[in-house]
Amino acid sequence: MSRKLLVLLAVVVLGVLIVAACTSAPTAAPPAETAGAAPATGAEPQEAAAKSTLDVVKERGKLICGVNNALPGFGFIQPDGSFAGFDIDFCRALSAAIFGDPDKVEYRPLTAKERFTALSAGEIDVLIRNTTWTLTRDTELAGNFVATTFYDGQGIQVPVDSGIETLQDLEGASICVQTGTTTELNLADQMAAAGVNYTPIVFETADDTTNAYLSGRCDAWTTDKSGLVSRQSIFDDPSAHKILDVTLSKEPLGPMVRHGDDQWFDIVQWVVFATFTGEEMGVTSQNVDDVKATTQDPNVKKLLGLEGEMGQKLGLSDDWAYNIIKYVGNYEEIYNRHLGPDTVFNLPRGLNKSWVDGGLLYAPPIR
Ligand SMILES: N[C@@H](CCC(=O)N[C@@H](CS)C(=O)NCC(=O)O)C(=O)O
Repeated sequence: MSRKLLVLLAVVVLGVLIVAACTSAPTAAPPAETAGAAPATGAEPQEAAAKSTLDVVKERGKLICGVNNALPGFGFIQPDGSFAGFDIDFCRALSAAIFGDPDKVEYRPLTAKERFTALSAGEIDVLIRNTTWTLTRDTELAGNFVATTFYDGQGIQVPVDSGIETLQDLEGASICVQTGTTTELNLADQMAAAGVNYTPIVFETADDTTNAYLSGRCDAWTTDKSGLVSRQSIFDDPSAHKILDVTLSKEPLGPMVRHGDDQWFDIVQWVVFATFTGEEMGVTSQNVDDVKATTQDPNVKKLLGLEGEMGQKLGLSDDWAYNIIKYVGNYEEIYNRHLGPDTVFNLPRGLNKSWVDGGLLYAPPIR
């Protein structure tokens, strides 16, 4: 081949490469967890664009909280039709901070797939539904995570009599998993990394996922460990199932708000921080009135609205945190009420301890 021809060939190959590089991005499929979500821009609801979320909520007279209705301990419908759970209590805490009443909340149950669209379309004011903070969700989904309320990790559940103990034992297995979750993506990553071949069987709801597992369609099912424990509690025979001793991911769960309203972000964030701070300072729903009447501690005074006008800085009344603790409780009370030793879950606090007890819960100062 002549030198001239070689140069010509090189130019053509380079040209093809450049065209391919420029056109490849738009053809890539969106990750499953973002499917169905509204785009990051242009999705702000008219109402929220014109008014602050706080004003919209106050005028409406109630908060609309996007929640789970299928996860005992976190977000679940009680026999009397009311919602209860760890996540639900953060909706109630927000309501208490805004209205001085924890029950000014409309709960909007959402599946994993629906939740981000509901938030970006303005159907809910806040999403508090065992939702994992990830970079993609924080950016592409036009939302912001305010804090982690529950540090979790993904696990795998199998029948006790299956003989499965490790990831390697799942070679050739079928695994039930819910779509629209981090779970689906982590499973693919971790199984590939471990070199284990498996077949994912994907469903839209927790009920469909666990029913398929219980009917034997899958050898295992996977979600956040909190979700495994939660759903196991409503199986006919919980003791016939076990969680493998592996953790596939980090799942920091917490409330998410829409981009574009910093005041609302601050409010939801400091509501969570007030529950951490209440525990750190030993202020509970039981002793809050006594503490308020007698405390000489300037930090406690700021928390309870006795000095510093902290609530007003958030656009709330100064008894915002008092109301959270009085009507809902501090973090420890919320945790124990739904997940602690007196519940069927009896989940050890683990990473979800206050930093003063060696955990990861650490609120910036209220000052
Ligand atoms: N934390 C993970 C998983 C959240 C999730 O949706 N988990 C399922 C598995 S139990 C669930 O809550 N399903 C309830 C439903 O959609 O009915 C995420 O944010 O993607």
